[in-house]
Amino acid sequence: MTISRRMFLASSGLAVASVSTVKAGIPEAPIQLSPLMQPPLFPQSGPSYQPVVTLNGWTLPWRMNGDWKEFHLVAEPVVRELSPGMKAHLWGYNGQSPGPTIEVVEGDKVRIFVTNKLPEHTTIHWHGQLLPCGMDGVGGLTQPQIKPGKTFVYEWQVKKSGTFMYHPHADEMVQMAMGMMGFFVVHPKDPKLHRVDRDFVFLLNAFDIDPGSYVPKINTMLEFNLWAWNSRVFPGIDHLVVAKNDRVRIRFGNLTMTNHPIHMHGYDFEVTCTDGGWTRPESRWPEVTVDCAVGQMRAFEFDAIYEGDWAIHCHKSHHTMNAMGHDVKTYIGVDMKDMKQRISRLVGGDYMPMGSQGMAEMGEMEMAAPDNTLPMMTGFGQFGPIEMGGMFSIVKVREGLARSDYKDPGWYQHPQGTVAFELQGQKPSPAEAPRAPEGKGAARKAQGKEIELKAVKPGAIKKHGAH
Ligand SMILES: [Cu+2]
Repeated sequence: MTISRRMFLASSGLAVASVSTVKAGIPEAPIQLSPLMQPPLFPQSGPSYQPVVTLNGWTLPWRMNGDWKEFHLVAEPVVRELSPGMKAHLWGYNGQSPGPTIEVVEGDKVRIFVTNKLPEHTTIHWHGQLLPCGMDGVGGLTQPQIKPGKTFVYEWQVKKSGTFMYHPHADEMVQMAMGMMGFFVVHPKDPKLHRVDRDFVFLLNAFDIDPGSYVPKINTMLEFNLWAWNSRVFPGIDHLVVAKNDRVRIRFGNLTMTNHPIHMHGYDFEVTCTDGGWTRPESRWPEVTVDCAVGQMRAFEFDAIYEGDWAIHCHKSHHTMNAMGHDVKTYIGVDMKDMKQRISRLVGGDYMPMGSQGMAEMGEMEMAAPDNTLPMMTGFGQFGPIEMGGMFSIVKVREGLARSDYKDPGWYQHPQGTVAFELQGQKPSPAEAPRAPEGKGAARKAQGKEIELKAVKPGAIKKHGAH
């Protein structure tokens, strides 16, 4: 197969060095230097399919060796830009965290070489795949761990199409906290089945990196401070660019320590695939939010009939914020004038307390912060600060985009008269405000009976009946 010039260039350099260190017969292990979405990799042989695009990622090129499709993953330390202004020292595959997406076709014979360049042993588990037990990648249970410097081979025939992922099953807590994971897509053999025009994939992951430092705290269980899609946080997450009327699929898998209700604005959609396989059409129902539990994967589909800039995000509001969130005290409703004077006197400067009217002001200010961290709330849209972070991006639906054009089309030009607006002139007087209709309920309210009923507690009723 051929790979795009951009990918080929990105894969030169280190890849050549890595090939020379392993024995002949192993396919080249390209590396990726860019943290931005690479163009989809159309198949040059075999059945046709619509390739996926990986948010802030890429698909691993392969080579055919007889009827085997061969890939080469290299587990290694990487530097990953989480968003412009912050880099993390992670572990990943082939130059990035997460690793490259692997795309194959149902029925393919797949051979995957895994070279370990980490300082400790590892394995790869192929989450959701139906394969011989000895290919399942559980260190100690189904194979010896891959020692540093060693290469192992996994091979099996892919049984079914669907949505899968890969991750280590050796020192798992540490290696996943360090960013080791990747997406694995199996396309149907029949190109007409489950066909969509755009197919986006990403993994939900989380890091706990103190402001000013670079390495995640690997023992953190719940209090992560960076909630990421494919090891990127808003505003660093690629937008999902879609042509109007496209059939769109968005697939994601959760390798964090908590569940994520993924919510998309402007549309309803149906879950069409999980890591267990395609859902049956009669089992589907409409949703606007789909929860993805730890270790689960979900794919939903919709017809992109509404143009616009539609938010897509985790609905846990703490997961749409960046670092520094947890130690900020709550001052809503507190008059801080006196405190400002006292602290300013104490520190001999002009202390500025924040948050007595909420925290939105932080989104506008983009305060100075230590090196290598990100503002808690950030990002700007065409109308001002978006005040988000973490697991947030934008689905941009536009008329007339060419197939496979994923370039940012800029902000949506709203048709005249379709944007919420500030009220000008006279406010409606109370007399014109809508009123409850006259009737039985209104009469009870007027007599105060409604209020009395609400105030009586079950215990009080008993007492009342007793005397
Ligand atoms: Cu979340």
